[in-house]
Amino acid sequence: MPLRSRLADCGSWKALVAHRSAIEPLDLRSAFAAEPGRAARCTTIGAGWTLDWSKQLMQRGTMPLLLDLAREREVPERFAAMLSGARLNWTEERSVLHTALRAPPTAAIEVDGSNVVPAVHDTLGRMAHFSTALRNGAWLGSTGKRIRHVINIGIGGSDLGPAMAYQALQPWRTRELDCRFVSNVDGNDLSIAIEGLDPEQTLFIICSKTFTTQETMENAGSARAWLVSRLGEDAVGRHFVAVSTNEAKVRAFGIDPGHMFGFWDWVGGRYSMDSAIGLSTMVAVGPERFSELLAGFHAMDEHARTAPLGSNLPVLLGMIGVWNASVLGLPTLAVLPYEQLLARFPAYLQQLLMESNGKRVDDHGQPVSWQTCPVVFGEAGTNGQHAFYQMLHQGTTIVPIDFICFRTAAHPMGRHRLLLNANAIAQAQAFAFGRTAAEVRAEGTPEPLVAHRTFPGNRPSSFLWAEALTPATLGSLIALYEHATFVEGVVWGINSFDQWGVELGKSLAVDVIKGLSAPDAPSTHDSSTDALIRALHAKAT
Ligand code: G6Q
Repeated sequence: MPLRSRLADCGSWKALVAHRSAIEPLDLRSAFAAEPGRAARCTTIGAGWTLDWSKQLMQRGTMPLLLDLAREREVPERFAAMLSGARLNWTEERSVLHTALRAPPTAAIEVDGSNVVPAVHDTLGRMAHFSTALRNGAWLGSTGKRIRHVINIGIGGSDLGPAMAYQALQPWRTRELDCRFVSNVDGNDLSIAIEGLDPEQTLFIICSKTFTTQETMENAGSARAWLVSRLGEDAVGRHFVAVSTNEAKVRAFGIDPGHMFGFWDWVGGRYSMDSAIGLSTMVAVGPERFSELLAGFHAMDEHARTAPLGSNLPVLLGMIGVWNASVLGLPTLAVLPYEQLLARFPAYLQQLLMESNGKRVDDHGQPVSWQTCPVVFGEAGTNGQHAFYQMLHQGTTIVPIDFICFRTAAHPMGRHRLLLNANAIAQAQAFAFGRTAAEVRAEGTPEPLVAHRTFPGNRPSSFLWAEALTPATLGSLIALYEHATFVEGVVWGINSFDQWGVELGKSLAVDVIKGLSAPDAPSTHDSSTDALIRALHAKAT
C-alpha cells in the first residue's frame, strides 16, 4: 500500500479544525432543544447493534465533515485492502486477516497466492473434535479420569480475549468442567489457579503464538513440573495441549503436534480470540455456540464492508473517536458495560485500542501533531457509579464514554435488568445535560452548596445496545471495536497492527534478571536501577 499523506495536510482535516472553533462552545441542551429529531438522526443500526451517538459534542454538520475525512483518508479502500490480504502491517511485513478467521468455508482469501480459508476451517474442525471429546468425557486424563478443570496459560492477546469471553458466555458454558486463566508471571496466579485441583482431572492449554513468551513459558514449565511430580512424565501428553504457530517449540515442550492447534502470522495477538486461541472458549460453550460467536463477528465484518459510510457503525464509532481525541483533544475514553458478564470487556478493549493505536509516529516515521489513542478504562455498571463516576460528572477532565447495554438478560432475576438499564440511561442523561446552578437553587439548596451540587453536563457519550448478550452479539461487538480501531488508525496514518512499544522493557529485563540473580556482579545500570536490584534481591531471597 502506498504511504498516506499526512493527516495535517488534508483539506477535510483543516475543515474539521475550523468547524470546531466555529461551533464552540457546544451545549447539548441547546442542541437537543433546537433539533427535536436529533436522537433519530444520530441513531444507527447494524449487525444486531444500535448506536445512539446523539450525545456526542457535535453539531448537525460535524459528522458529514468527519465522513469527508474518512473518505479523504481512504477508509473504505484500506478496509477492502485489509480484507483481501494486503500487507497493511508493513513494519512487520504481514497481512492483517483476522476477518478470515470468521469467513464462511465458501470464501476465498489469498495470502501469497494461496487460499487461507480451508486451513481456518480445518483447524476449527480439529478444535471442535477435541472440545467435544473433552466435554463429553471421551478425552480422559492419564489415569482414566475425566477432565474437570481446564487451565489456559497465556498472556496479552493469548489471555485477555479468552478470559473475557469465558466470563461473557457463562450462561452457555458446560457445567461439566470449569476454565481458569493464568497469565501473570507472578507465581500467585498459577498457584491460586491450581490450588486444590486434582492433577488427574486437570488439562492445561498452553496458548502462545510464539511459544517463547517469558511469562507463559515460565508458567507452563511450573504447571508441567506440578503435574509431573504427581503423575509422572508420561502423563504430559494427556494433560497438555498447545495453541501456537511454533511447532518445533511445542514438540520440545513435550506436546504431541497432533495436540497442537495452529494459527498464522497474519493474526495479531490482540485480534486472535476467534482463532485457535479461543480453544478454551469452544471447550466451555461447545462448537455450536462458538460458530455463533464467529457468525456474529462475520455479520459485523459484512456490515463494515457493505454499509455506506454514514450508516456504518465501525466508521461512525471510529470517527467519533477521532473527533474526541484529535479534534477536541480529550485524552481518555471510559467503556462502561451495563452487563456484569462483560466485566472483563474494558480490560480486553484496553489492549485492542491502546496496543493498536497507542503510537506517536505516522507511516512516514514522523511524530504526529494530533492526539492518537486515548487512555481507555472502564468498569461494569453500576459498580463504577459508586467508585469513579464522581470524577466523570464533576472532575476537571472531560471523559468521553461508551455505554454498552442489553435490553434483556439471560438470568431470571426479576427487576434487576430494569434497574440496571435505568441506571445506564439516567447516567447518560446526567452526563449530557447536567444540572444548572439555577435548577439546584430551585430545589431549595443552601447557597454555599449550590456550586458543589451543580453538574456542568456536556460530557459526551455514545450509547450502544443490543437485544441480548449472546455468542453472536458478543462477536459482533468485538468486531465493531476491531474495525473502529482500524478506522482510527487509518485516519491517524499509523500502523495499528505492530506493537514495538512492548519490546524495550522486555529486552532490559534480560539484564535485570541477571542482576537480581547475581546482585554483586559489576553493573553498568543507572544508580536507581542498581539500588532497586540490590534492594529487591534482598527481599526476593
Ligand atoms: C498482541 C500482542 C501480545 C501477545 C502476547 C503473547 O497483539 O502481540 O499481547 O499476544 O505478547 O504473545 P504469545 O502469544 O506469542 O505468547
